[in-house]
Amino acid sequence: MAQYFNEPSRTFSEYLLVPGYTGPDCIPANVDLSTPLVKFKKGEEPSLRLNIPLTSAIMQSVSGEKLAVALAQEGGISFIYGSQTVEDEAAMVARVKATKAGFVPSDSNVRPDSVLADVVELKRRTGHSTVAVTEDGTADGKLVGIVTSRDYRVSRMDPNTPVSEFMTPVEKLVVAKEGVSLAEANDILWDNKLNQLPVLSEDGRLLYFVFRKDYDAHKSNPMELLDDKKRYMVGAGINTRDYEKRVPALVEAGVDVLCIDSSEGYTEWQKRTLDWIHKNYPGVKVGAGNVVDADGFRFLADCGADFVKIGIGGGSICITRETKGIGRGQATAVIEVAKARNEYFKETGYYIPVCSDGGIVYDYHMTLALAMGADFLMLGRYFSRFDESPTAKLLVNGTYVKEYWGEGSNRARNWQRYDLGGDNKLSFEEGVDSYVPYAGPLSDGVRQSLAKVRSTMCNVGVLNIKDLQDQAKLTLVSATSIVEGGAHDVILKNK
Ligand code: MZP
Repeated sequence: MAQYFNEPSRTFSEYLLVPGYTGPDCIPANVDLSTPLVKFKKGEEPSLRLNIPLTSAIMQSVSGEKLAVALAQEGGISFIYGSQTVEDEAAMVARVKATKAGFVPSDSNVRPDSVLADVVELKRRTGHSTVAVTEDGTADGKLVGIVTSRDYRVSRMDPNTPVSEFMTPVEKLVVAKEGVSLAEANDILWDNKLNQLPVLSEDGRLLYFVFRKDYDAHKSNPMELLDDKKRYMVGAGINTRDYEKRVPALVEAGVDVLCIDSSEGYTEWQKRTLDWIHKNYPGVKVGAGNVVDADGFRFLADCGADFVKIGIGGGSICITRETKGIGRGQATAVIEVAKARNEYFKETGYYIPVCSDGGIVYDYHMTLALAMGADFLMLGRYFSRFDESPTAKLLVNGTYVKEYWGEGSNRARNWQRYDLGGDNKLSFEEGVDSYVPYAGPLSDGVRQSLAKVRSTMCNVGVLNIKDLQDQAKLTLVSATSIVEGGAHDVILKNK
């Protein structure tokens, strides 16, 4: 006979937190949101931690390189989507890793024989006023000079004037050599009253610019997530089919952590993928999933997953539950898997962080998921709304929106995510294509959401995620008390 779970599975909106004692030091400024990203042994520190408990979903419409940098600047990590060629994914990872905090690869480049009209067009396209002149016109070619808006007057000059005639040549520029620290580069900027400083390799190739205007931005990102070479950290999605090609390319590109991207992870395919990585790349950290119960967690833990992702069918763009009738309410799944994680820790001495993936609708759901035992969260819809997501911003019926589509939709065609060993194709859709309301820059959105998380944690009386997991008091809410929780029995002035 089939096994039945006695209780219905539940979603975040069916729970509320009950306040605990809030002491005088329990203020939002004292809340520490850092959290382990990968497995660690009792008494030791995890080799990777996040400064905030947020990761962005392994999706075409979410985790591109721009979002990866913006999220790392806030202290979280993106997992670059794997539903693209191995070469394209590795190149995206490499570009994030090339973006050292404060060191910017040049994205506006011309050759000395380009003309003023090219410079003007480039500036219009990129919005950047510093243009590098390199021998071959590439971002890392030999630097010949730079052009800034001080070097030309469009109204007085022939648009066909060669760049070599009006650029500031490299001999007249103050430059820094490879290996310069950000502090040293900023000193050079200040001492010489410069707006930008080119950093060159031994043989004169352009590596980066350091901009004066970035100095303040850098100072205002105290949580940024950096590796030991001061580069932004980034993750990447892999699948259970082409890992023998994809993993080496991603490792070569400098990826910090991998995650097997699959709609359902309690499979032999995940075991084989993990086994291959452990054998061939023993130092590489890799998460697995998704699972929704203790059996699934235990299986992936025993296979050596560095973290385990929870969630089937709860994603905003997901129709897996409707299509196939599998899944579990996200809150129940997180509660059960977190309990299994704690038991595994007690038994083996290994703590395997768990990630609640999908279904976060309101900011308070973040706090609930953490209180229920998640170490960090993965979000798709939430991040897709920001400027930095890779999708188009459109005006639809007078409202700005961004596009957001599931990996199981016909648009993404990520059959590997749904692969169970059949043909190499998506046989039916498990996701939809949609719009989400545009929400501005990522940093504003994330800071606002986490301000609410910090505030709620103070209501609970805790200052870190571990204490939240251990001390939170949660209550189920009835349907009528959910009505009571919104504005009710008043006539709203602004609907
Ligand atoms: P959400 O944050 O938009 O609610 O959910 C994002 C999560 O949904 C992803 O991290 C992934 O696990 C899942 N996802 C992505 N594509 C699909 C689909 O097409 C999907 N069904 O379920």
